[in-house]
Amino acid sequence: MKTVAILGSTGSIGTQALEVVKMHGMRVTALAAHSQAEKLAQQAKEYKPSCVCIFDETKKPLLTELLAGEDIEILTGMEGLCKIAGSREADIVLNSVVGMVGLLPTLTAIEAGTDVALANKETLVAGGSLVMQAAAEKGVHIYPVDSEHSAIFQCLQGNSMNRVRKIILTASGGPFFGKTAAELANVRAADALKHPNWDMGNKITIDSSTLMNKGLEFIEAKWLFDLDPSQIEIVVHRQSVLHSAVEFEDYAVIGQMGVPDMKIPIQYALLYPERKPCPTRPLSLTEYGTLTFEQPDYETFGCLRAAIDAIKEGGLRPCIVNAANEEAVGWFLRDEIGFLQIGELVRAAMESVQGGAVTCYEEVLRADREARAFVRSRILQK
Ligand code: MN3
Repeated sequence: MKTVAILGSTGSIGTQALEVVKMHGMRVTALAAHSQAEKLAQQAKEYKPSCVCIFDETKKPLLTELLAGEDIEILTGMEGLCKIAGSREADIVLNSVVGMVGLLPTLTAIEAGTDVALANKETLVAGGSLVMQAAAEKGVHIYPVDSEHSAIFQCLQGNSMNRVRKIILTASGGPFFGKTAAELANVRAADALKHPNWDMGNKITIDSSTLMNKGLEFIEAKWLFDLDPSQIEIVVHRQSVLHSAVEFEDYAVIGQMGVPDMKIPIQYALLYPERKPCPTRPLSLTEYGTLTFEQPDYETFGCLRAAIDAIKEGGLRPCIVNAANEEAVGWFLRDEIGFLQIGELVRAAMESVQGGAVTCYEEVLRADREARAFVRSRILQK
C-alpha cells in the first residue's frame, strides 16, 4: 500500500482524503495545515505521521503543547511545506493547499522525484509550463484530484491522447446560474457561499459562483492533458453527475459519472490505477431522472472569459488573472467590494499588468505580486 503526505490536511479535500486513507490503511508520513492547530494535532494523534507543519508560525507554541509526548517533528511556514514535499518519505504527495502558496511545494516534490496528487489548481494556472516541464524531466506523475480532471483522466485510460478531438468540461453553473448582471450587483459573500452541489472551502466556493473556478479548470485541463484551448468545451450541467467527458476521433464520447463526492476522485488519484470500495454512496440515475446541459453565460460571468482569454494569450497572463482573482476574492469575502467587481478587477489586471514569458519561478512570483498590488491599488483608489 502506498504512503502519503498531505499538504492542506485540515481543509475540505484534506479531511476527505484522510477518510480514504483510513479506509485503505494507507500510512501517512506527514500532515500540513494552514492555521488550524487543534484539528491538525487531532489528526496527527490519529494518523501518526513522522512530522507535521503548521504554516502560520504563531500557532507553533500551541501545536507543540498539543503534541507534547508524541514523537512528531513540528515544522512551520513555506520551509516546512517544502521540507515535507521534498522528503521522499511518501510515495505520493497530496497537495491540497489553497492558492499560489502551493506552487513551490509542487515543484519541490517533483524535483525530489515524488508523484503528486494535485488538488491545488492555482499551481497549474500560474506555473503550468514550469510544473509540466519539470514533471516530464523527472518522470513524475501528476494525478488530478479535481473532479472534472479526474473524470477526463479516467476517460483517457486505455485510449491514446492523440486520438482526442476535444474534452467536454462540465460546470455546475454555481448558485447564480441564469442570473443577470443587474440581479448580481448586490450579492454579498454570504449569498455566494451557498453552493448547490458541492461542499467546499470558501475560496473555491466564491470561484464557483463567479465561474472563475471553471476558468481556472480550463487552464488546468490545458496543461494536464496538453490540449489546445480550442479543444476544450465548457458545458453547464446543473446536476454535477457527469463529471466531464472526452470526444475521440471517431466521435465516440466517453464520460465519467458518479455522485458529486470528492472522495471518488481523491481515491482514484491516491490508489491509481486500482479501483476499490470508496467511502461514498452509489449513483442512482433514476433518482435524478433528468440530466441537463446548457451554454455558459460568458457576458455576465466576466471571470470565465478573462481566464480563457488569458490562456489563449499564454505566458504570464494566466498567473496574473489568478493572482488578481485571489486578491479580489479576499476583499469580497470581507464584504469590501461587490460581486461584479471581482470580474472587473480581474479583467483590468489582465489588460494592465506586464506579462511576458514564464521563464522561472521568480518571474511567476513577480507577476503574481504585481497583479495583487494592482488590484489593491484599484480598490483603495475608490
Ligand atoms: Mn472542479
